[in-house]
Amino acid sequence: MALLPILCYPDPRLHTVAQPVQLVDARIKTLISDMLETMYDAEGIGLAATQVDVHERLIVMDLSGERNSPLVLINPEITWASQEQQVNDEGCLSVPGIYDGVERSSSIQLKAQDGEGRLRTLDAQGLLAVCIQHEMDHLLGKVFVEYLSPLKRNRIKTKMLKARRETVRA
Ligand code: K1U
Ligand code: ZN
Repeated sequence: MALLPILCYPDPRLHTVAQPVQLVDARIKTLISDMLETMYDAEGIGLAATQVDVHERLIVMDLSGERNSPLVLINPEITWASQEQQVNDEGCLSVPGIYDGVERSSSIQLKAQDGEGRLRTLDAQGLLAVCIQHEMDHLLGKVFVEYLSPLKRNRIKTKMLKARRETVRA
């Protein structure tokens, strides 16, 4: 198992569109283990492959308090999304320290392969639905700050670049 470096906004690689996983083989299984270890270490509830600079359609999540219920979604596709929308505060391991409200469908249905490559269907509401939509955006090269106003987004970009400069200097 290995900890993978997480790309930080505004890294242009976060805007790469991920390609379908062709085969759930040993390479993908190692990537899943490494992404789960990275997500747990960073204390996140989700992580998309895009965030670790792998541009394949793979997401890991764990919303359990005990951190012992990993969920793996490979090649996820939303098959239904509710008209009803809800605003929830979101965070992102690629935009550390920033939380803001984003409007998304309250409920979704999706199909995806699990960590063994088996096709599954899933109904999601609440934080699970929010997290899945957030992670699927990463696979399309979209970061949640892109839902915010240009003013807020530019402030966040400036803050992140300043933090990066200070880390490089230290
Ligand atoms: O970077 C990521 O994509 C992971 C992200 C997932 C997420 C959290 C909350 C709403 C949408 C997507 C995080 O794990 S952020 C850190 C976190 O643990 C958290 C933040 C807010 C609420 C609950 C957890
Ligand atoms: Zn994120």
